[in-house]
Amino acid sequence: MQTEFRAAAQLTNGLIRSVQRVHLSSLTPESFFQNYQKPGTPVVVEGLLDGEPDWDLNFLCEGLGDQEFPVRFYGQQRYQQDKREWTSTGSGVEAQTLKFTEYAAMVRSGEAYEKDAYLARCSLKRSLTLNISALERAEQQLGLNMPATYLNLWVGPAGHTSCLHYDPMDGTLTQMHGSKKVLLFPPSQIYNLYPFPVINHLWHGLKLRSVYSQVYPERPDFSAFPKFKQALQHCCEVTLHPGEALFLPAGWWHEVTALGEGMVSSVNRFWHVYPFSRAVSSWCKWRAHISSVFAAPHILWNFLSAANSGKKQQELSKLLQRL
Ligand SMILES: O=C(O)CCC(=O)C(=O)O
Repeated sequence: MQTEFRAAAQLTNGLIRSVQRVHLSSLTPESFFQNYQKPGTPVVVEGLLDGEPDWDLNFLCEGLGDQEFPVRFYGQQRYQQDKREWTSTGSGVEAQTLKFTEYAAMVRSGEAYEKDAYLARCSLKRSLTLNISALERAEQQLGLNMPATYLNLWVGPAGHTSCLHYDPMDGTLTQMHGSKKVLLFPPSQIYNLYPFPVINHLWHGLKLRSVYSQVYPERPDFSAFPKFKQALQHCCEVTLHPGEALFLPAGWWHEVTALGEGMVSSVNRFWHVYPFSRAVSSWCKWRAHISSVFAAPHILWNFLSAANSGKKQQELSKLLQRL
């Protein structure tokens, strides 16, 4: 698969670029702002977790124990399908609420891999037992001070792929255990990446979001998606190791794959886009907002159904997680 992707990139004279790397100690809020945040340029920041514990399964079980999280069941066959046949993606995929220890047992037994079960974007707000001070110190050193969310945990089996998509907010993705490969494309490539149409939100609500691409970047179907050849010329690839954070500006497309064997964990946070001029001039961001307006009747309906269901609390928290 990898070879096919590289061959395709070479065919289009695309050199798969890498992303700049800098050590946290050499950055100040001013230099981070001028070089990366203001222009909206991705960067890997190294050296965030020196001397910090490894967030492996044992460590997370001790910290999170029986706390419950929604786990998304993607299923292995999903990635064999033409994405145009999908009826759900990302947070729209069916989730089950599990205790962290139950999910950890699934990862250890290989069941999480077989079912491609992923604990994705779960807020750590209630997880006071996990020490996040090193992450917060790093955020301060980068001058990031307009959080749009709390820190979120991502845990999954090696091999899991979060499909190609963009976020309408800036993000920092910090690797805590194991490694992840990230493929990146700039916002300018939006229509060479064939996003799901915005109008889909009228029929599917937030289940099939327009921020996702219909292309599998590592095995593209050029007859269906010919303009993807142009996007390949702008592709960047990064491998994130523990203690490294990727700054992902709003609108940058990313596909994230957990590497190696066993389990992989990361923490991310979304940030309001700053400076505001970058937010206002981002078509990707506007497009995501328009999509939310189209999804509004579904969201309202889902809230009413959740509020009237027998498992009100659980259904409402699942819905909030999806939003
Ligand atoms: O780590 C992942 O699987 C996906 C992370 C992601 O999409 C993000 O940080 O925006």
